[in-house]
Amino acid sequence: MKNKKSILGLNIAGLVVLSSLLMQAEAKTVKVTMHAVEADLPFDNKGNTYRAWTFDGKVPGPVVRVTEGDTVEFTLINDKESKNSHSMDFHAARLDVVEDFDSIKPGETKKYTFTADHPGVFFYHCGSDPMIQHIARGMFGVIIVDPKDSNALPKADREYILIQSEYYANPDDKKIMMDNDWTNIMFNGGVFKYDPVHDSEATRWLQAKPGERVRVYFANAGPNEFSSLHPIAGIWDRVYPSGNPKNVMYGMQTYVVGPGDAVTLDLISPVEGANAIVNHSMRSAHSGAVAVIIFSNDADPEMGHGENILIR
Ligand SMILES: [Cu+2]
Repeated sequence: MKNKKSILGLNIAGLVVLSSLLMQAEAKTVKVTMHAVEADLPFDNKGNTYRAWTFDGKVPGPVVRVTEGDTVEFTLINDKESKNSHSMDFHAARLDVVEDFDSIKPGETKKYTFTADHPGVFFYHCGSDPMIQHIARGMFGVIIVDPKDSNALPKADREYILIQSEYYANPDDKKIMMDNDWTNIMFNGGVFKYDPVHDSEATRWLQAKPGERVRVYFANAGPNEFSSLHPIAGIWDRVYPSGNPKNVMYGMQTYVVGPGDAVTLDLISPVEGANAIVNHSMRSAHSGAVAVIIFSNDADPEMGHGENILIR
């Protein structure tokens, strides 16, 4: 009987070990390829365009999502139609800035490999000279590194990505960028992109149901402005600087995100209605840095999942 008990004890211990192993995802190798493409893209809800410099022809660039411990095999191809050299700097990588983040000319290809050792949300951007212009024209995005322990963060019911950046009236004019003379602040490459309140031509906004945990991955591309990020009529339930589960703050009204930084913020509304996520630095909000999130029991189940974590 004693023997049987100890065998049972061992089995239970074994099951605990097994189940904790199952919660820790196997490290894998993820191949990521991006094309540096110069293209005319809209920057407002009217469809006015500017000559953007992009990763894969879109601003922000593609969402990269891996799990802590994964190896990322990255390839950058600078389109042969490009007029400029471009490069890639992943803030999730620990590499050699000279060798790995170096620029490549039109038609050239560059590869490097890194392991995503730290969980969180990290900015990526082109670092070619002048960097201020390559970022201002749209060469940025985020990489999400999910924690290998799937219980490290409370489960999110929906997820959204927001990236703040500046719009300069003449993207060829480096001086107005150095003077910080921007005309609008955008979220995800559009002025009032998710704000039908201030722009009747806006057709998109964020959606969730009351009581759902909405996880916002926010990055500030800048290149110059800080962001004092506040959900009007809401409170950030939790804030994780750089998205690392070990960095947690509770009940925050704003969180300041500098250029090149990123943060994970959780928002829960107890009621139906709307919050407006803004850069509370008012010149930024008044010129386009607003994302409305509507909390409704009829929220579209597709929103905040899969491809719809970054609403194009
Ligand atoms: Cu570039």
